[in-house]
Amino acid sequence: MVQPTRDDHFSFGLWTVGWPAADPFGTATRPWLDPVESVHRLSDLGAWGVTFHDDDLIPFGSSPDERARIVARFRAALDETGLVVPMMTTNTFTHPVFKDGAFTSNDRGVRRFALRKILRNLDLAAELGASTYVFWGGREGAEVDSGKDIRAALDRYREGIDTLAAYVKEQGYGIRFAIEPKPNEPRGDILLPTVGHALAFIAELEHGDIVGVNPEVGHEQMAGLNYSAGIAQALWAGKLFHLDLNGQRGIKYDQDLIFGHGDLINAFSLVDLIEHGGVGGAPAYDGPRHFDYKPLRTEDVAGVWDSAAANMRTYLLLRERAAAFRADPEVQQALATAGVAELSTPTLNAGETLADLAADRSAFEDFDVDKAGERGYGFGRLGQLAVEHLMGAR
Ligand code: GLT
Ligand code: MN
Ligand code: MN
Ligand code: MN
Repeated sequence: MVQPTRDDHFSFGLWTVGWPAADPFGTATRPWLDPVESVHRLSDLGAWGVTFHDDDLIPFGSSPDERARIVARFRAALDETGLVVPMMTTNTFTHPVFKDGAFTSNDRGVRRFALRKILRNLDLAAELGASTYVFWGGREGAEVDSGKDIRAALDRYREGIDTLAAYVKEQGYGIRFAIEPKPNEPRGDILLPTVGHALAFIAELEHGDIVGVNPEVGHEQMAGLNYSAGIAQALWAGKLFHLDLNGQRGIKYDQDLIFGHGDLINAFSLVDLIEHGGVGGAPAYDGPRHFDYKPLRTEDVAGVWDSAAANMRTYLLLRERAAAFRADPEVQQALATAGVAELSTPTLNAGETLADLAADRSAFEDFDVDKAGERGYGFGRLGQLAVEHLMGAR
C-alpha cells in the first residue's frame, strides 16, 4: 500500500535529487549526479516521471553536437526504464545574464535572448513528449521600487508568455504552460508572488486558455497563505495544470523540505482534496504528483535516495489516512453537523428572481437571526477528527 507504483504518477525534478547542496554560505557537500543515474534510481524507487530545466541536463553554452549527444543518452535511459518526461522548464535564473530577470529584464537584449533560449527548449519538450511547460520567474522582480516599472514589467511578461504560447499553438505541440508563483527569493520581491496574482495575470493574456498555474507548497506558505485553499481556487478556475509538492515551516527562506515535513495538517487536507475532492469522491486533480524538494545539505548520497522515497511514502500514507477519514461515520456526522454539503446548494432557488427573494418573508422578516446565531458548526470537532486520523489514533 505504501509502495509507490507508476500508477501513482510521482515525478521529480532532476534539480531536486541532483542538488549538490551549495548554498549562499557554503560549498557543495555532494558530488555532481549524472542525470542518467537519477533516471535509473528514480525508476527503481517507483517514480513515474522526471522533469528538468534545459541546463540541468545540457550545460549552459554546450555546442549543438554536445547537446544532441546528451539528449540521445538521456533518451536511452528513459527508454530503458520507461520513465516519462511529463514537464520541462527553462533555467532563466542562474547565469549572470538573467540577474535582472528574463521576460522582464530592463535590458531588451536579455529579454530577446531569453525568448530564444525558451523557444528552442520548447522544441525539445515537444520532442520528449512533455505536456506541461513550467515558468518559474525567480529573477523577475526587484529590490529597489523605483528601479522597476511594474506595469511595464507585466506588459513584457504578458508579451513573452503570449508570444511563446502562440508558437506552441502554431506548432501544434499540445503543451500547456504553468506559471509557478513565489513571493521572494532570489529577488527581494518577485512578480506574480502568489497563486492569486498569477490567476489574475493569466486572465489578461491573449492565449490564457493554455496557461495555468504550478503552485508550490512552500512558496504559498512563505507568503503565510493556505496552500490547499490556493489549490482549491486554482481547481475552481480550471487552472491547476501542475503542482510542486514539498514542505515548509512558516514564513522564512524557501526550505524545499520533504513533502509533509512542514505543515502536516495542510498536507493532509491537500492530499484529501486532490485525491477525493472530485465528484463522488473521485480525484479532483489527475496530473503529476511532482516533488520539488531539496535533500538536506547534511545528507550523503544514500540520504538523497532515502529522502526521495520519503516524499512518495508520505504522500501515500496521507492518501491512506484521508481515505480512512472520509470513510469514518463520525467524520460523516461531523461534516453533516458543520453543513459542509449544504454550501453546494445555490442560495436562490432555480428560477427565483430577486423580487421573489424580496417577497419571501421567511428569508428576512420571519427569519430567526438569534436562533441562526446560536448554531454550533462543530468545526473544532471536525478538525480534531482529522488530526486523530493523521496521527493514526483512529
Ligand atoms: C527552482 C525553484 C523551483 C522551481 C524550479 C522550476 S527551479 O529550483 O526554486 O521552485 O519549481 O524552475
Ligand atoms: Mn521552493
Ligand atoms: Mn526551489
Ligand atoms: Mn518549484
